[in-house]
Amino acid sequence: MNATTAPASSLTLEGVEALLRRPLLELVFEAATVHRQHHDPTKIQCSQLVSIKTGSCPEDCGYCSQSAHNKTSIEREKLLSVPLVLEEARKAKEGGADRFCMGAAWRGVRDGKEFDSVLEMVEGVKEMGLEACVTLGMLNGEQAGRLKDAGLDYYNHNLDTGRSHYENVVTTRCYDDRLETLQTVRDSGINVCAGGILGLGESLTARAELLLELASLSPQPESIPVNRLVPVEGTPMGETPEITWQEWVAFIAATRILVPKTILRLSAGRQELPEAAQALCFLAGANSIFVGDKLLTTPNPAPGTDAALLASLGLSPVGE
Ligand code: SAM
Ligand code: DTB
Ligand code: SF4
Repeated sequence: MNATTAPASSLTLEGVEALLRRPLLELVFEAATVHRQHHDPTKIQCSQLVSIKTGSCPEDCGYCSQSAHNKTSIEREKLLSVPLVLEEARKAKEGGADRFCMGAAWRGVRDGKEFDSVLEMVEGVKEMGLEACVTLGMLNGEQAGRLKDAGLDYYNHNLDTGRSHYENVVTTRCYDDRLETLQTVRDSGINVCAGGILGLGESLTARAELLLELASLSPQPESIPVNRLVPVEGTPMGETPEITWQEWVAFIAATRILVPKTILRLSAGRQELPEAAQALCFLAGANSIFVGDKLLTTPNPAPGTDAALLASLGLSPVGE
């Protein structure tokens, strides 16, 4: 994969903050220029998600519908069966996705029957000719090695926000736990997918810290998902004021400038983002989306709506 190191001159907190504060269209123009040097600007990578194990998570992430600490209305489920997940993958491929991402509401991986099933899911997804990604929480080197041997392409593990804001969002684990897991993934040879969430009540400084952490990983992540908080009733973050679309576009553009080669995904929260703002994000270097009408537990734009949006902008899925 194409991983790189960011231009060292921009890699100070003040530098990243200054980037986020630049006049928006100047920032978008520079990001679009960088994007075109490294990517085909007409192509969008399309991932599809499935929640393979939903709810009852022991972690206390303040934004999440699946935390056992939050009183939300989601239906809990045990780990889905291998055939059921592979049927979902088949449908995703038929719908035009090129990567299938499986998420489990676990604090981390535990060896045993359930992990063996996840390995089978990864093998099955690869046999279909799709890229495979999982997000299973923390894991050790041996488990990462088994995922790699099963053919896993990407492991998703997000830093979520800046270090200074982290303990306002999650208390059951710390920032360094996340960084350690990312290092384990990196050491195993699996591509790193690491991003965050905007709209957790973070300051501009905390947002810059997140971007600085991501851009300073060496090598840089091959995939960066940027989520916009989907407010869920019953979570501590359910009433957090929305960020503006301008803040969202600025973060996307700054990420493209500092991490030129990554696949940059407009992840959760697209449903509420005006299409014109999404278009500006694609111009500023976003080149990936989640497709399918559901993320893990919350809604995503309908496939027809997304297909029409991409076509109207002259963009097409990489799988086509
Ligand atoms: N349990 C694993 C973990 O936390 O690493 C994997 C699943 S977790 C649901 C995957 C990611 O989804 C989180 O790291 C977070 O960034 C994102 N996420 C969860 N709930 C969200 C929400 N309500 N809005 C936006 N992003 C969310
Ligand atoms: C990521 O950064 N976003 C995805 C994926 N990685 C696993 C998850 C988004 C979840 C949105 C809330 C939900 O649907 O529960
Ligand atoms: Fe659990 Fe992941 Fe949700 Fe946190 S984000 S509560 S770890 S499922």
